[in-house]
Amino acid sequence: MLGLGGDASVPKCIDKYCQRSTWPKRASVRITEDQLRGIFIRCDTNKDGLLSKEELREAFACLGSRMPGVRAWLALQHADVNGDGFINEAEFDKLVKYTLKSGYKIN
Ligand SMILES: [Ca+2]
Ligand SMILES: [Ca+2]
Repeated sequence: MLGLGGDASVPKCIDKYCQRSTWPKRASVRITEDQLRGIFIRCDTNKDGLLSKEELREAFACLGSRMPGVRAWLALQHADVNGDGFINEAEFDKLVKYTLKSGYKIN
């Protein structure tokens, strides 16, 4: 059960990015493109350079989405241009822009 499918592994991004200790605490701050990129990159837990739906779900969970599965699905609908179910490097920009537009905030 060690990580071949990727599903069973605990995403490191949760530990590192959801503590929020390094982020400004006051009010809600709009997440920056750089922060978003960092989160998505770290949520590529199997480091294959592609973001699967499961990895996206973890990323949206990190972002505090209440329905990360739905968010992941919507993001794929939007950004997965070639329809293979993964976000590759070329599609990454679209994903980041799309997510930025949906206005995530850091609390
Ligand atoms: Ca991956
Ligand atoms: Ca794709």
